[in-house]
Amino acid sequence: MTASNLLNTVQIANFVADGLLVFDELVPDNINQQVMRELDENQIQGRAGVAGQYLSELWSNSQGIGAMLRLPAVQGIIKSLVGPNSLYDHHAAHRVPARHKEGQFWHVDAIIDVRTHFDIQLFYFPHDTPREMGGTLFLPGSHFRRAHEFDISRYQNFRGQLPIVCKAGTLVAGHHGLWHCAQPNHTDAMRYMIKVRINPTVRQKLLWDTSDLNNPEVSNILSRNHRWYGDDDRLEVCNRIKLWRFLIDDDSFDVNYWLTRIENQPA
Ligand SMILES: O=C(O)CCC(=O)C(=O)O
Ligand SMILES: [Fe+2]
Repeated sequence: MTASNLLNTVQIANFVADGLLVFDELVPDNINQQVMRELDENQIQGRAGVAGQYLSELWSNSQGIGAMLRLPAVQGIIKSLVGPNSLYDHHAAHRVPARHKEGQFWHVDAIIDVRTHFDIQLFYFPHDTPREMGGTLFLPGSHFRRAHEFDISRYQNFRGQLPIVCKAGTLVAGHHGLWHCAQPNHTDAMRYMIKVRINPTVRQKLLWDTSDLNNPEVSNILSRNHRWYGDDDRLEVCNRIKLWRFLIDDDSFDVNYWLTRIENQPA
């Protein structure tokens, strides 16, 4: 893999601020078509392997889901966020029938922890997904609110929620804490989507292409206000500074003196 397949610092900062990155039309159409065939032929449903197994050991003969995961661009995303030798956690292969009027409730997948280390979830959309077909609905900036499973299901709509309306081959890489829900499929066609959760095996530290590490945009990105959390925006910025310090391995990093001020505790 060449360095150019790795994400850059600005992308990682956006991941830290929003909890997700969207890669439009990343996967070529022959792989998209093959993935849908594999889904139709019931080859991807169920567990692909044992949780905690190397991801690279799975789907090695697949020209669909396997080929998607082996794409250099996808490998670059995985390596930038969770590093080499990453592990398969679980996956979910969705076929939502035509005219399926129910969506999912807002939820977070399998959160039982408050660690700084994070897993990623790839959400892969193998065909064009207009709004009425139900691209997953995400809440940018929700990943530090470690809600448990469907504890958030009474919410309906948020200011700033992001429905994935996309072209075929689009991939979303999300932090494991990100709030999301499936949407109804109001079209006459089957809707397909595959999610894969991936764990790191290395300390998540400067894993991306760091040639733009000191980009001055980083502070602005980490200060983004998603609005839905009302006046809590400063608390969210503090959460992001902590994750950024962890990722760049520098506990002196700050934005606007937010953490430095509260860490000033003269003896
Ligand atoms: O089908 C979707 O859009 C989301 C499904 C989901 O929540 C999941 O796979 O974790
Ligand atoms: Fe989910």
